[in-house]
Amino acid sequence: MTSRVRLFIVLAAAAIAFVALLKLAVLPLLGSTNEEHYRYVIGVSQPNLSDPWLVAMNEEVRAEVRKHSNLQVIFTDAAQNSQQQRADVEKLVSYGIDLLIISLDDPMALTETISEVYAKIPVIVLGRGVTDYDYTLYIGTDNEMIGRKAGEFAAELLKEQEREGRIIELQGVDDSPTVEERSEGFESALDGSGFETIERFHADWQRDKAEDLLLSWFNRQQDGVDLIFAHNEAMAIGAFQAVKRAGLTDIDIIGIDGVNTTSSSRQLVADNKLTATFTSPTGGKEAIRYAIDILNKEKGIPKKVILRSEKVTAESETGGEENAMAGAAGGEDSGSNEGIDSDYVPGNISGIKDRNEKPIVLGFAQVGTESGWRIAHTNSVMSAAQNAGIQLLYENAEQSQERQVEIIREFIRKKVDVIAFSPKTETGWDEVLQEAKEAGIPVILSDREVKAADDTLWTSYIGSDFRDEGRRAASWLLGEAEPDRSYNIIELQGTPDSAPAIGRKRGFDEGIAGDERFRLIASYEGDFTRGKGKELMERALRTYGGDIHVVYAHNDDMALGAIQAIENYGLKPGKDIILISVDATKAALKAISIGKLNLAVECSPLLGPQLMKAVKDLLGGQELPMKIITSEGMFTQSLAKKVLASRDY
Ligand code: GYE
Repeated sequence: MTSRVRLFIVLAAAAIAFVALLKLAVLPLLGSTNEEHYRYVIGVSQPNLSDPWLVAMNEEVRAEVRKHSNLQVIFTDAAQNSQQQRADVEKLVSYGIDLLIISLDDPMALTETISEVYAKIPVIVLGRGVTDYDYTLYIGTDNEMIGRKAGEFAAELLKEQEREGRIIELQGVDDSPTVEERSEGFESALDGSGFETIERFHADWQRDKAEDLLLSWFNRQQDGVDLIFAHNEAMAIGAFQAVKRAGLTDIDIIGIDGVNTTSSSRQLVADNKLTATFTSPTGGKEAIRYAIDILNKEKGIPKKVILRSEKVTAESETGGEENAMAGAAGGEDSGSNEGIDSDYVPGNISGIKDRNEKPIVLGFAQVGTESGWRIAHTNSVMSAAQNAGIQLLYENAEQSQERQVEIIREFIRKKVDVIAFSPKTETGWDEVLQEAKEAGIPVILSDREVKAADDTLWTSYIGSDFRDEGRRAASWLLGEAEPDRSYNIIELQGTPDSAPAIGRKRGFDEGIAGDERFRLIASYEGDFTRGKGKELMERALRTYGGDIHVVYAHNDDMALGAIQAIENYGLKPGKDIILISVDATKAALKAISIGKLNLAVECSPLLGPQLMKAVKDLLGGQELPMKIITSEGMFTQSLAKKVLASRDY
């Protein structure tokens, strides 16, 4: 074929594609010149549509959009090419879309593009997260939890079958937070089991790639494999095909996604061809609901919404009817988010009493009065309950976990409608949460998470992502530090075993890891109080004196205590020693504005309104997201000075 002919064919194909896209994208827009017809146009950028989970996501989006006559949606498919996805996004923006919804194969490749779009219009990231904070809302699942659940299931299965436990892991695109977290969770569950992952492949979320990689591995290896763990539906099906083509048997395959269509892994599980899958709700329905709130400039839009995952096995599928009904009715077995459509009229949802319009009674067990943040949190819950017309039974445990358990038991005896609490520590709640569940009283976690053996013991968590806060603190420090200097860091931790202390430490450690400039020379256990912060800083100064360059305090009150100790020692806080804290209360912003504190990562205590909305939604029959993560800022001197006067806590 001559080059001229080839050129003609290419040009002709490009022209056809452009006209098709134009028709697809622009004609509806022309129709939207009639203002009241399409008030908003939403662009949906998909990395590909060969992945059944992404196809299901689009279906969910379409179904939700159909409920709103003033919404127009435009879909693009990048056919597994990140460069094409960047081009699709740019094209959608050029059409004047009002909001972008995007799902990613390769977050690293799209992070910059998303930041650029986020500067112009709202962006909702679905499913596979991006690596920074430049987006409006992320909707996905708790990937580390899903990985851990898959690992626990795998370890139990291999132990029961007395297998050697040689595991292959099929991962998505390298460097993706979703891949790292699913893998971390899976490996953490295998710890101590004696089973090991003998091979990891990046099959980039693709079915064919998974099949090819496994087939060539089977051809090379003599000794077998007992179990394959695939990070998504498409790769699990690829693994199934590879095992079949290699003529192998006795290999368990576990997947993630659990898309509920005929040719999906869920069907293969029902047919006993896959051993299990863990649902990863696509978030398509929630994305449209939040998009409408965002476009209507509603307040309190969260930063992340984490949807609940459930295990799917042949047994759960064969018991499918009642389970599916339970799922639909939000029953205790559901866990999934295939829950209730907004127009669904719920039956008797387990755990939610029939209400005959009595005022809602909410029992709230507060952890203490340790900090300025805590006082603001208590005030927010109290005022929001009053504004919502909810009867609040409030008790304060004053930093005693035993007392908090007693208070929850009192609420159970009083048969309150909902219990909410801010757990002092991550562990030690299983028994009392089981008692609440048996009493049919749902529990909402406000501010801090718990680690329970069964995560359906609590209904929803409303608060911050503490690991993110630690990462953001570290990221700011790396950007501020001089390139060729070394820095000794002192860390003042929050209450031991509390979710904020664990998360902020982990995120900060991850953030400075690998940067030779930083050395954590001491990390002290604190308790979020100013007095303890002062005491620990005095100890650090006695030991390290002028060799301290940075103090990372897990909250403002300990940072303010440290400032006192540093001044008493004769050094200038904020100048001789860089100080970083978390919370961003008014007292901290004041210290920042006069240069004694360098950064406060915000952690919002104003959780009351979201808690009351969740209580009402729940009692109104709605399925709540597993986690609602608040949106938060970062404060350095210029911003602190700007907002100080109007800061209400
Ligand atoms: O950072 C601290 C409070 O649980 C996030 O507890 C909260 C933490 C907050 O004492 O000031």
